[in-house]
Amino acid sequence: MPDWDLLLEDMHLATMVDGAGAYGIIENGAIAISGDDIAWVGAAADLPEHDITDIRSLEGRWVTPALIDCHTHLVFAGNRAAEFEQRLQGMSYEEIARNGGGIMSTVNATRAASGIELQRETYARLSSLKREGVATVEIKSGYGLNLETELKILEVARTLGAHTGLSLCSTFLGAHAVPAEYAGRSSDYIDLVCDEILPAVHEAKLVDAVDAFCETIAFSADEVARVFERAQALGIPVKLHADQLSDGGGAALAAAYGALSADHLEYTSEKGVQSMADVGTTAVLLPGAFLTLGETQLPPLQAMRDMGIRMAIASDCNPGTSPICSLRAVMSLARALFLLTPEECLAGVTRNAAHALGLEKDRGTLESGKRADLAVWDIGHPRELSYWMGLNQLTELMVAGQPSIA
Ligand code: DI6
Ligand code: FE
Repeated sequence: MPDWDLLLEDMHLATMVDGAGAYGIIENGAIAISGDDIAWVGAAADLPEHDITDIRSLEGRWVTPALIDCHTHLVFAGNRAAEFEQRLQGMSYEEIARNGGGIMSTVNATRAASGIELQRETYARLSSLKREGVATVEIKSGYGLNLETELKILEVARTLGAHTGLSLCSTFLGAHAVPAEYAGRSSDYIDLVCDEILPAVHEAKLVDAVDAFCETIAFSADEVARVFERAQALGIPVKLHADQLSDGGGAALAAAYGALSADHLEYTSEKGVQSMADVGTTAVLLPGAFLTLGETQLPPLQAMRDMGIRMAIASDCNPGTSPICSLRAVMSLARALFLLTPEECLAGVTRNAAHALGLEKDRGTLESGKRADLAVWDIGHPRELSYWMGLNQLTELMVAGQPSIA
C-alpha cells in the first residue's frame, strides 16, 4: 500500500504539464500527498489501491499549481503616489528625479526605514499576493544601493519567508540605479557592488540570484558584465532587466551568461530572442510596467513563440513603474495588452515562472515528486483565471502539503 498522508478527491486538475494537452487537464482527478510532496496525481479512476483514511473532497473545484510571482521589488518603504499626481499635472519623470523624486526617493525612504517598518509594509503586499494563490515570490533588493540597506532588504525578505510560510527567493539587484553619492561615477559604484556588497550579501547567505538593470538610464552592458562575472565566480545564477526602454543588447548579454531569465524585453530584436532560445533563457513579461509607463512597443511575442522560448509573467511590483500587488490582474493584463492566450497566462505564472527561478524540478506543475503547492479555485474552467479582474475565486492555498490561510 502506498504511504500517503492525504488524498484529495472530487476535483478537476489543470496540471500545466508541458505537452499534456490544453492546460494538462484531468477531469475528475485525484492528488495524493506524502510529506511536502505530491506522491500521486491522475484520474480518480486510475487511483492505485490504497488504505488511506485522510481523504478530502474538493467538491468539484479546480486545482492548479500554486502561482509563482517570479519578478518583484516588494521590499521598499513609502510610495510614489504623489509623483503620479505630479506626472499627471505635466511634470516629466526627469524633472521629478531632479527634484529628489524617482528611484532615489524610494532609496532614501528605504534607507531611513527600520527593518521592522520595512517588514510591516512588505507584509501587506505579500499578503495580497498570497490571498490570490501565490506560494512562491521572488524579491529583488535594489532600493538600498549601499551595503547596510541592501543587507537590511534581503534580511527582511528572508524573515518574511519564515513568517508567512511562503517560499521567497531573494535576488540581489545592487546594480539597479547609480546612487546620488556616486553621481557621474557609475563605474566606481560597480566596483563597490562587485568588491564589497555582493561578496558580503553572498557570505550572509541572502542571495539566490543576481540581477542588474541594463539601460541607458542605468548601467551599460560592460558594467553589467562585470557584475555577472563576479556573480558567476561566486556560483550565483544571473538574470537581467533587459531592453525595457531601448534595445541595448540586453537579451543577448543575458544569454551569453546563461541567465535564468531576461525580463521586460519590449525592445529586444529577433537576434536577441534567438540567443535566448539557444541557451534556454526564460522571457519574463511584465505588462504592469508596460501599462504604467504607457508603453506602446510590444515585446517580440511571436518570435518568442516561434523560437520556443518559455514566457513567464510577473507583477514587477515596485513603487515607480508597477504599483500592482495582484498577479491575477497581471495575468489579465498579459491577455489584454500582450494578447497572450489564457493558457499562456496560466503557464506564465506556474510552469514557466518556475523555470525563471530555476525551480522547475520542484514546482510549477502538478506532477508526482514535485512540492505539493496547490491552489484550489471555485471556477468552471482555468481560462477564467485571466478573464476576471478583481474577483478572487481562490478557496484554498496549500504550500508544501500544508494548508495556508487564504
Ligand atoms: N525597471 C523598472 O521599471 C523599475 N526598476 C527597473 O529596473 C523602476 C523602479 C522605480 O521606479 O522605482
Ligand atoms: Fe523590475
